[in-house]
Amino acid sequence: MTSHLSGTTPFYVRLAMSGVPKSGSLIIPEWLQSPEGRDYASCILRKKKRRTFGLIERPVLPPQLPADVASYKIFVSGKSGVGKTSLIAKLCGLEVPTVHHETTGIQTSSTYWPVRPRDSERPIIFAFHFWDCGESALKKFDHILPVGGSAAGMVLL
Ligand SMILES: Nc1nc2c(ncn2[C@@H]2O[C@H](COP(=O)(O)OP(=O)(O)OP(=O)(O)O)[C@@H](O)[C@H]2O)c(=O)[nH]1
Ligand SMILES: [Mg+2]
Repeated sequence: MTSHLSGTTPFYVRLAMSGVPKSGSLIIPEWLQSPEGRDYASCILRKKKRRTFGLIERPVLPPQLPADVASYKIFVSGKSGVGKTSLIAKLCGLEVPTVHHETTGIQTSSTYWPVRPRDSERPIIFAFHFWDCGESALKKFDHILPVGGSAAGMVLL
């Protein structure tokens, strides 16, 4: 761990700057089932299902539940019918389509995932903003890949 980073620097920033991570899980997988984890989970659930959030929405946390939010844009593109929309729906807790309807243009979906890192008391809420972009939209508009993929934390092709 580099010494110039203060204790208030978010966990994921310290992790990114600390070089090679230790082996094993960086988070406590069973934390969401603990009483503390359940309090955080309840902020992203409605009737035991994931709440849907628009691009500019986010879960509202009560003041007694502090957390850092780590936000990532994930641009997903590829041939028609390979399962992009289904993958995103599964990850966002939405209904997975059983028949193929081509996604027109770009469809965005957001999901939130509270985690407790092993080496930090402070939970992190990961915000994943998926940009689902099919092959036909990419072929039609040359600018989508450079613009849509810009500032993306991850590009899945
Ligand atoms: N068996 C199986 N079928 C899948 C899987 N993922 C998706 N499918 C099916 O494949 C078909 C196409 O899935 P979509 O997610 O709509 O594909 P897409 O890549 O979004 O397609 P476009 O929007 O046209 O670019 C649907 O009928 C899905 O039910 C999978 O992991 N296994
Ligand atoms: Mg699709």
